[in-house]
Amino acid sequence: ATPLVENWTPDADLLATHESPSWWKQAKYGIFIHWGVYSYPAWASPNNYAEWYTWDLHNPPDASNPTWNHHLETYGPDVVYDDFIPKFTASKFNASSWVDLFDRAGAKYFVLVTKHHDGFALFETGNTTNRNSLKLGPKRDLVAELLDTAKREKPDLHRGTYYSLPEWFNPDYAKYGFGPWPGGLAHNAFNSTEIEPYTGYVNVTDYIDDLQYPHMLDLALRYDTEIMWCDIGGPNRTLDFAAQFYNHAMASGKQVTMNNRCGAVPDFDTPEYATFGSIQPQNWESSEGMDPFSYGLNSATSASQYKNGTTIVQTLVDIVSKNGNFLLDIGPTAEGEIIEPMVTNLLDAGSWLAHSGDCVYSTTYSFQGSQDIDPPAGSPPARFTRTPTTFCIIAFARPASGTLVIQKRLPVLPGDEIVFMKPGGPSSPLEWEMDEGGKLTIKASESDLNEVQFAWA
Ligand code: FUL
Repeated sequence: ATPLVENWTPDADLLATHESPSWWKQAKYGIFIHWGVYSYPAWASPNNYAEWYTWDLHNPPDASNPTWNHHLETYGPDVVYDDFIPKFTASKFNASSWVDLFDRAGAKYFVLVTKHHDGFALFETGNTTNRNSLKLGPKRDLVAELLDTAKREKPDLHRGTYYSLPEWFNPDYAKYGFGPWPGGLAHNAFNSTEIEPYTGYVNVTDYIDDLQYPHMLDLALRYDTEIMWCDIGGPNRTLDFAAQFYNHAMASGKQVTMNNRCGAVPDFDTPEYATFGSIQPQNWESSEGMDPFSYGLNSATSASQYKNGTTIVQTLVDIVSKNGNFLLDIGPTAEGEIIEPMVTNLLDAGSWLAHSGDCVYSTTYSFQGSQDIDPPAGSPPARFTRTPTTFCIIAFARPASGTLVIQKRLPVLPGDEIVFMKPGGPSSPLEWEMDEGGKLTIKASESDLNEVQFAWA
């Protein structure tokens, strides 16, 4: 646990002692939201992120590039990325209905993208840039709307903010540019002599001191975020930031956390479209889109490819059984709607969590090593979690003939009670037996099992 610190200072050794708070460890399940100008074109070729639209459009600027072809066919050569800013209207965005959905989905926190690599901020950015949703596009403070509404209407739902440290095409980033983050204005993909506008740009002396650092402080101190979810790392003032973030949290009697992409002093790891195959003792959170390979909405994906109730529940349980959190991403439309198939899938998983969530929230991992047990013939694979008083077995298919066999010796003792988690409350005690080799056989009623889908706890 984090030691008692009376005053955080920008000292790397001290800040490294900070850890993710227990609320974050217990929450297990969050919703990630990639929403911005890229939600309007909402397109990517297979295995590309739709929120990378403007990057993909420019790389390379020729007919070998599917995004370049798509753009040319759909919008013609005269439309540049910033022409999409007015199309990002948020006209149907209703913060109350979003937080209500997250709550019914069983999520315990959310992380909103407040500025992606395209540099378009969804919050008030003072005199650092006018490239934001108050001056352009929606003309609204979308970060304030979502975070303030959550705080007011769902006080138990924790609030997080994603923030991209670099910006692809901000000329002031150019002097820090490295790798794929060159800074400097983009050339029109169809006319290499023409420079594209960077709408709302304000020239600042130093990108880090005058833009990135003030933005991060604003998200922490003014917007009161509880999770600073940085992206990309690179040049930063993260030590200064973290000291202020943690002191502010302490002064307001709450606990906050920061991921491992801020360039320093991480609280948790963030595997992306990947999870670990075995228990990881450090804090970690795996993120991926409901889309098979995009965080931003991608109209090239059909709804049948989305993660459904089964996939969401089983991915969550698998991650939790290995000591991780699951940050499931959705991409709303440019108008601010969460499309129906995404809503259905979220609510399906939420309906399972409503009766079996005690085997997920506030649990901890159980067995070291892979938990993908080699199921005995006829029994489904399962995962294990535990609380101080309860051991959970979560089967990933309905046990045939109502019988679940677990080969691995579990901590079950004579006289222990085993119940089945179902709507309306746990079943009455089940019949079970363990043989001398530790093989456990549990018998549940067919009618109880029929009441549940996605996973059987
Ligand atoms: C990555 C970004 O480049 C992706 O677009 C996405 O935001 C993901 C969560 O992080 O680094």
